[in-house]
Amino acid sequence: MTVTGARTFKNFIGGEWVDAASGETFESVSPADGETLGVFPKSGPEDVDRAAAVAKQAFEEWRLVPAPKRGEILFRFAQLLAEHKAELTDLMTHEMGKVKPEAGGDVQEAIDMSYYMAGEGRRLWGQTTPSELRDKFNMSVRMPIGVVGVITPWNFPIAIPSWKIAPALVCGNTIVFKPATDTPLLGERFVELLVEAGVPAGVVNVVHGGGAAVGDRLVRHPDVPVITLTGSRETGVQVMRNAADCLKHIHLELGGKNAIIVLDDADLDLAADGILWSAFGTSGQRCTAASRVIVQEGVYDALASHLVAAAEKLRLGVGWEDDTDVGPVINEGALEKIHSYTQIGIDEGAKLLTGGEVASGNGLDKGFYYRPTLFGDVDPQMRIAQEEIFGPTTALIRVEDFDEAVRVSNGIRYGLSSSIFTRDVNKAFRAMRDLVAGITYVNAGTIGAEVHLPFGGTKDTGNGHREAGQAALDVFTEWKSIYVDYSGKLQKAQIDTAS
Ligand code: UN1
Repeated sequence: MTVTGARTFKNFIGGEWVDAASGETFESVSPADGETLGVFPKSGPEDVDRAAAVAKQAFEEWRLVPAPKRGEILFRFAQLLAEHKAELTDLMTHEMGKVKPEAGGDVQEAIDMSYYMAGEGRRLWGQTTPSELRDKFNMSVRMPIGVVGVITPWNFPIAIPSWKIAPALVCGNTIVFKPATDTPLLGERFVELLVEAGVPAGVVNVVHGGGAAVGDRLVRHPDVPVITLTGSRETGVQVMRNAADCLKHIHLELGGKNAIIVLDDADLDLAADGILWSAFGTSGQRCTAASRVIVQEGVYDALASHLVAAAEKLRLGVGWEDDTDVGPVINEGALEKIHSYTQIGIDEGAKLLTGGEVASGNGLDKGFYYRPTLFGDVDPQMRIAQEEIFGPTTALIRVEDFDEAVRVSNGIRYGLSSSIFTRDVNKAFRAMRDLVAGITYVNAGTIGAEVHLPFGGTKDTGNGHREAGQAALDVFTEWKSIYVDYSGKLQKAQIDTAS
């Protein structure tokens, strides 16, 4: 363990480490064993204002740094993340709680994204097109926008900041970053490595603190034209509403209620592995997690008993131990919310097949652990099949055929990830066409998106934007169309002329 005990950390504004104006602090506490990992500034609107002013000023120089040079800094950042991967992985098992292989995967996503966006520095393609007129040249270029307010969640504390900050930087924007209050130390380390990679003072600023004081000010700040948020649907709605007066660019990546469909012809062992990984990986705390399993009736009983047996074998524990399968959930509030959904499911008449309780004993009382929970005989309209629980709980729903499975899968307000297990290629292609979601997996679970494809969802999962891949560039740039007339005379476009 390499963390620094209860060291006190600061905000990072204009290249300097500074306390919050109020002098107030909050602690980062491990969900695994209650250890205090650090003390952080509890910032307020004044701190956001300072950071936004510095970032606005830094933008004027940063936007002129050639994009390939900006990319080189990201390349160096990716290398530093790789060099520090073991340390960041270990820290993540403590601060966020996920198990070691998943924590390593989280860091790896950030490495991959940073290399990808480093390369983008030598592309950032626009278009060239012929003109309607003689001796005239037409092209379009991507322009940076300005200061980007980055509000990130705790569940991917290294990966998600990279999805937002790497593309925003390579496009030439500057940043005010508010890491989640549950994982400020990882946010801090992320920025320390960016600075070590060579990001100039003022280009990336960190303001620690809560959504109401820091996030809300960022969202309403007139000098922060772009907000990118990964969070809950409720927060997303609030952000859009509060940013409306400034007509901000808003990128939202919100909830999910993702389903895995298992048809009668599926490879059942493979499907079960995919379900366990997608439902209980990261203790179900991914917006891509499978919190519904839609099973055709011919294999329902066999799959349900297979899943129960396998879920009961999963070992709960601290993420840094090698034999742990499932780590803690993030905090006490999350534990209570998850447990309240167990009662809701029971009250609604669903059948609790396994789990449904807070785990204790063997040191687990020091953290927030919940037993992997499976409900059977779930009606698609029940709350446990409609609402995002964000914990290790999944609902088995029995259906007659493919058409009903797709209807049930689509019958929710969200549209992030989806999956089908089948050996029938025709059904697989119909599912790829008909599942109304930003992501569809065939013969794989609902998690594990790669950084070079668009990431995001339909319906209430967002507002139509995507992050990652080329799509991210659309969030962090504006198009400019440029017309160069080299005829030496006034040529009138959109005027009917004889020539
Ligand atoms: C999230 O939970 O917000 O596809 C993101 C996945 C991960 C990202 C999850 N690469 O599951």
